[in-house]
Amino acid sequence: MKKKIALIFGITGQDGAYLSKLLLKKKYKVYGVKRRSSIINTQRVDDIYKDINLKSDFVLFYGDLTDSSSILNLIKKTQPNEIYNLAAQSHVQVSFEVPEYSADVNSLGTLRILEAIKNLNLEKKIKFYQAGTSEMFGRTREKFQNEKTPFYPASPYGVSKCFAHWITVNYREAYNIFACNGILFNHESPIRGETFVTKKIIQGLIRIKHGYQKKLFLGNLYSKRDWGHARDYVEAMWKMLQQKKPNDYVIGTGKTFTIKEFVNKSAKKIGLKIKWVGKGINEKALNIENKKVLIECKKRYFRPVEVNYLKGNAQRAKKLLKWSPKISIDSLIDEMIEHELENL
Ligand code: NAP
Ligand code: F7E
Repeated sequence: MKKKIALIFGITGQDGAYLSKLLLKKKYKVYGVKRRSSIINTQRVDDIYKDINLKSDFVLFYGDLTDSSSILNLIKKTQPNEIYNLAAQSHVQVSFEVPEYSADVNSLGTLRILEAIKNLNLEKKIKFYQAGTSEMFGRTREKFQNEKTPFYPASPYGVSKCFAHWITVNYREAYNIFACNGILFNHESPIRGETFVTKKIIQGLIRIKHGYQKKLFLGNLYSKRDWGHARDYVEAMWKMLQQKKPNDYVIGTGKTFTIKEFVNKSAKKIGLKIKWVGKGINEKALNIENKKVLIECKKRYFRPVEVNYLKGNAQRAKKLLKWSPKISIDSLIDEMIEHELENL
């Protein structure tokens, strides 16, 4: 039987790595798009990469979402059955520093892929997945967010992803492209980028515990996030493209925790006894055993506007995709700790 072909933009990111491994297991031929960088940026997929001169079901090409011709050429060359657009300037705080670039990659990048599909007359052949985000709900007041919750983004990142969401809906309706938006809540893993809060907390606390770091500096301890595991979430992406009809789906766990609760859970598992003192920006965590300050808050990690509360209702995915998260927040933290200890 002929292998299905997938083309993944954002192959070198957290989700790109997990999705590649899932699709290879499902016997796909996987083409990935990586950016040129001055140092090697393929660490997350090095374990499945073979020398370009050898036969392999995992092949990488250079390309960039800011470059229409590279996108068009790659789609033409690889003739994929499925395209996953996971590429983005994905850091919310950084999007306040580089708003125009974030919009170029996240919004126009998505449009460029959809236009390429249309201009190559591949609307009937290619199924398209767009990596949407709970950040589109932003400052919502809804207790649970689902596919019907109105968007109220609170960062250039969130706004850019709203454009990507609606242009995907628009091309689905205008040109009948099988295009799905996954509206994914935060998902983490041992290979999460080091400046996202879960990875920063676990890496920092382990380094402190083993004497490689003195303090961890954080921002807002009271925002709440619905955290899942990336391994579960890439499975939902794939399932979306296996349905009879395209649709949009919220993917989350339905549970939410503050950053402080995440710190407390992690510290306990790592074996650090901590006690919180002070308020606001002066809030600190002390090591109960030696009274030293382990965690401090710094203004630089606060955002100009915060998304205070996110909690996903993934009932549609449960019903239509038969998807529900398998990995709990505790198992996620355990896995992240184990990985960090191995790398210490
Ligand atoms: P990530 O680790 O930051 O990976 C982003 C990927 O996009 C990387 O491969 C990056 O390449 C690539 N990229 C960035 N700019 C690009 C450009 N101009 N052209 C081509 N590729 C570019 O993000 P992730 O956590 O895997 O998330 C995957 C997608 O889901 C993103 O679109 C993100 O916005 C979205 N999302 C993530 C979450 C989450 O909690 N993780 C939740 C909802 C939605 P380099 O490696 O070279 O930087
Ligand atoms: O922040 C607070 C921060 O950067 C989570 C991306 O994958 O998920 C991610 O976006 C919370 C925020 O993720 C620090 O203020 C406190 O309230 O880990 P984060 P994010 O902004 O939720 C969504 C769904 C995406 O789509 C994005 O691509 O933690 N926080 N102190 C901190 N955050 C960071 N990064 N660093 C701190 O020191």
